[in-house]
Amino acid sequence: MKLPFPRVAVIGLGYVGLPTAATLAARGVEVVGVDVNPRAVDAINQGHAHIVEPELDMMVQSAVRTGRLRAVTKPEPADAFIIAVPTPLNGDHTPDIGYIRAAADSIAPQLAKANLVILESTSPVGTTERLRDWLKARRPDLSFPTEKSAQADIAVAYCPERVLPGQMLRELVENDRIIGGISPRCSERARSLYRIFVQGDSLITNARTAEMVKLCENAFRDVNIAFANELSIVGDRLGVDANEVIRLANHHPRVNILQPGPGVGGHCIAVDPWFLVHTAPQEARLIRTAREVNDSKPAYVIGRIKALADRFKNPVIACLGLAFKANIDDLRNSPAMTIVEHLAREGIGEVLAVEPHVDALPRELAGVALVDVDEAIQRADIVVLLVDHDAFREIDRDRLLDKAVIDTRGLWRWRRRIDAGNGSRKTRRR
Ligand code: SAJ
Repeated sequence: MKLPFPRVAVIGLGYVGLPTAATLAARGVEVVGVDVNPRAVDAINQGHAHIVEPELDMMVQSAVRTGRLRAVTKPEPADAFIIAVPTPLNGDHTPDIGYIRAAADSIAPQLAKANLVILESTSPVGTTERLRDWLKARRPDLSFPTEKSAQADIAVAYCPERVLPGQMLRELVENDRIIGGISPRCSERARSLYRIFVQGDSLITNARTAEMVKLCENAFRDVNIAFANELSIVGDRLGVDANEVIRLANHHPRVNILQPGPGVGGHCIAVDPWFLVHTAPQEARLIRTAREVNDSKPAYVIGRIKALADRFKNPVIACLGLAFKANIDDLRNSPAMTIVEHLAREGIGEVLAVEPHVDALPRELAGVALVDVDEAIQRADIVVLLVDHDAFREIDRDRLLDKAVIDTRGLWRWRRRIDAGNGSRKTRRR
């Protein structure tokens, strides 16, 4: 098969860029991966993924071995450029699109007629047009698209990534793709690139709509989780188990409430809704409130732990889970980390941490002991479940009977109800 884009440069080899680069290479494209971090570039050129994602290491190894993937620190000429750089939040919740600007500056000198430039980074509405303007300012010799232009030397489109960490390689291929060209022709060009590896549908729209679709998906999830988190707080107040309420309410054919937890972490859901709030501060009231509800949940959980700890003289507090969500090893932006760090800093009891997905604790948790789940439960007066890792699902509830327990995820109560639903006569108390 003749490839429409035989040579593709992927700018930013992080959680999105590297899987995309390896997937394209596996389809026969010559991929030049570009990253400013020389250590990441070296690791990739030696055939190793510098990030943890199931099967990624193997794919990178084979892409490098076949010569189809090569990492460099500066862009080289290509037929298409995919920008997948971070768009972090500033301290005041405003978006920082500086890495996109830097990417634009670095690829501009390499651009040639008929090139396609795609932005995949989650971005505030209007960023793709700004990207076009930055490129245009640096390359007055080339023509760039406008919404109505039929022809331009360079095509520019916004095509957001939507993959879930932990299942990226599968979702990259299977998920439907939103394609937002600056002009319809740009969309067509971008679609022909994604056809190389995407099996899902390619849904065409304009760049601004595609930018907002991405933001609204994560804001939708954030608002739904905030609703669940608020229910859990209301339930505590009323002495009702909110997890049971949610489980039963979700039997209604048109209700689908997500799960409460100790807060919302990660690099997307806790960040992206702010991009909408930033660009429409007066209008995005619910979205802002949801962020505030979720951001305040770790402090609420800390309050509950402190109230329990006050009942003991020198309580041993076992905290189960540090990652930002279940079954991954990523501790960054994790509400569980915030909670454990706070307990340790304030000297609230002796804190034991259990995180089966890591071998050592990060520096922030100096003074906290990393132990296995058996030791933690055996020694603890208070057991706090912070992450719903599969490894914690099987803990024998009888071992918790004489402990004070805070289950922020509702993991163990579910099991008890399932036991009862299966006709078991054992009713296990918390
Ligand atoms: N969480 C809850 N309750 C739930 C679900 C999640 O408290 O019912 C918490 C998790 O524990 C975690 C946080 O929310 O702390 C975020 O986890 P997540 O699994 O909801 O999402 P991410 O951040 O790993 O990935 C999301 C996904 N977006 C959506 O599902 C709409 C993914 O598809 C996106 O590609 C990704 O953001 C991204 O890169 O934007």
